Amino acid sequence: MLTKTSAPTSLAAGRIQHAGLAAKRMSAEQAAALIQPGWRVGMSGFTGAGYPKAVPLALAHRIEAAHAAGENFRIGLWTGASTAPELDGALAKVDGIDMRLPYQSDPTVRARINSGDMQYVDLHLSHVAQYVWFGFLGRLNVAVIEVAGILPDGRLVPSTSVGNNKTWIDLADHVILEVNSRQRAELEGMHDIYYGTALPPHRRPIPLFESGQRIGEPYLRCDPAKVIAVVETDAPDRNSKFAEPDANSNAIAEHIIDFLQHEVRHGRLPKELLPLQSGVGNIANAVLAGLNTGPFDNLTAFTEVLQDGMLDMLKSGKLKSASCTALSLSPEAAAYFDEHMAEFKSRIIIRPQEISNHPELIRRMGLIAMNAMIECDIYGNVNSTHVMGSSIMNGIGGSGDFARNAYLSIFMSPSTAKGGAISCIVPMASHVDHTEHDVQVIVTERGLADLRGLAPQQRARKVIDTCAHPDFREALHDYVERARASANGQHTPHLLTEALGWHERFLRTGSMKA
Ligand code: 0RQ
Repeated sequence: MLTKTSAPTSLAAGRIQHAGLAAKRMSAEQAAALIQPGWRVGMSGFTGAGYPKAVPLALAHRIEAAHAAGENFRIGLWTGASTAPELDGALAKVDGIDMRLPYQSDPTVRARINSGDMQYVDLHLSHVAQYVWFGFLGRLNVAVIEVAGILPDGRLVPSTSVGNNKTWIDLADHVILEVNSRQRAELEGMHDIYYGTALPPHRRPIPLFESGQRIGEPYLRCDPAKVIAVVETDAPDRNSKFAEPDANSNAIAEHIIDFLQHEVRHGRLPKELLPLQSGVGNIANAVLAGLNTGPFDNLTAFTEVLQDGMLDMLKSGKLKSASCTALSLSPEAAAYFDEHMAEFKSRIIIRPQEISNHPELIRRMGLIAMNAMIECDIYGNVNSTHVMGSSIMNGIGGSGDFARNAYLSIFMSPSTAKGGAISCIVPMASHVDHTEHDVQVIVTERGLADLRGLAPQQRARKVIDTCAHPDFREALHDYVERARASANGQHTPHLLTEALGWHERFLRTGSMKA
C-alpha cells in the first residue's frame, strides 16, 4: 500500500518561471485569435489526458462566429490520440476540423467522419511523429500544448500525457502553451523525453533495454522565441469512468491468465512474464483487474495508456513499474494518483509515443500485447476500427504497432455484440487492421484460440469451436464446409459472394442470424 507524501518540486516557486514567457501571458481568446484558417494545428492530448483545455474551446467559438459571418474557417487537427469534448468535441461541433489525425474516440468527430464531412487519416501511432519529421504530412503551423509548468530556462514540465508533444514543439512554426495549474507539480520528474532519434540514414539503435529504464530527460525543450502565447488554465483531465468488469470480461481475463500460466509451465514465458501492453477500453481494464488478483508477481508494463487497472496493480505491488505515454484514469483513480504521485514517481515513466510504441523496442523487449477488437474472421484477420465495413469507431491507435512486433499478440472481444444480434466471429472481416500474420491468439468469453503454427483451415476450426458464440457456430462451420466444397483454392477457402453476407444481413434486418 502506498502512503500519502509530497516531494519538493521546482514548480513550488511558480508555474511560469521564465520571465520572457511570463510576459507572453494572454487570454485563451487572444491566443485563439493567433490561429489562422487552414492552419495545421498540433495539439497535445492522449486518451483524455494532458490536452489543452481553453484555447481549443476559444478557437471553436471563433470558428463558429466566422461561419456565421459566411467565412470559411477550418483547421487540420493533429494530436497524440483521443482528447476530450472541450477539444475534439467542441471543434467538431462547429465543423471546424477539415482533417483529423490520428486516433480519436469522440462521438461528434465520429459522426462527422462517418457522414463524410471530415477527413480522417488513421495512422499507426508510432508512425505519426516520423511522418511529420519526414515531411510526409506538410508543415505544422502551430503547436498548442498543455504543460504543468515552465522552468526559468524555458524548459517545460510535461503534463499527464506526452504523446507527440516533443515533435509538435520541435517542428511547429509557432507554439502556444497552456499552463494548467490543476496538474500536480509532482508530475515533474515522471517523464522521460528522448532526444536521440534521428532520420534515416542517420538512425541509431534506441538504447532502451528494459521497460523501467530512463534514457532521456524529464523536460521538453522549447525555443522561447517560437512561443507566441502562454495561457493559464486550471481544469481537470477528462477522466472517464470505466464500467465494472462484467461476466464476459471476467471470463476473458480468466482465459488469458490460464493461457499465460500454460506458457510459463511450458517455458515459453518467464514466471514474471514479459512487459505487458494493454489497450484501451473496459475489457482491457477488466483483464488488468484479473491480473491484479492473479498468480503472477513482479510484472512490468510497456504500454501506451496507463488505465485504472494498471494503477491498481502498481498499488498492490503486482506491477513493479509501468512505462506509458499517457494516463487514462477514472475520476476516483485520478484523485488517488494525485494524492500519491510522489510515491508513484519512481515507478511510472511517461514517454513520447514514438518511444512507447516503437517497433524496435516492442520487438526487443518481447511484449505481451492485449488489445480489444470489433470482430475477427475465422482465419484470424482482425478488425479493430470499422463497424459493418464502412463506419469508423475510433481508429487503429497503437494496436498495429504492438500486434506486429509483440512476443505474443492477443486480441479479445465478447463473442457477440448488440444483444447477441452480431457475431464478433465472422466468415470474413468487413475491414482488416491486423492480418492473420500478426494475430496469434483470439479470445472471447467462450474460450481462447491459440493460432500459433496453425494453417488457415486449422485456424478456422479452432476459432469457431473455441471462440464463437453457440448461436453462430453451426452457421460458421456450414460456411467453411461449403467454401471447401466450391472455392477455387483450398488454402483459405471463401465463398466470395457470401463472405460479407452476414454484415449485409445485419444492415438489412438488424441481425446477423439467418
Ligand atoms: O458499441 O458503444 O454503441 O455500445 O463497439 O465495444 O465491447 O464496449 O469494447 O470499449 O473495449 O472498445 C475495438 C472499439 C473496443 C477499442 C474497440 C460495439 C459495441 C460498443 C465498443 P456502443 P466494447 P471497447 C492501444 C490499443 C482500437 C485501438 C486499440 C478500440 C462499441 O478497443 O478502439 O486497440 N480499439 N488501441 O457494441 C458492431 C461488432 C462490434 C460492435 C463491438 N462486431 N460490430 N459493433 N461493437 N463489437 C491504445 C490506443 O491506441 C489509444
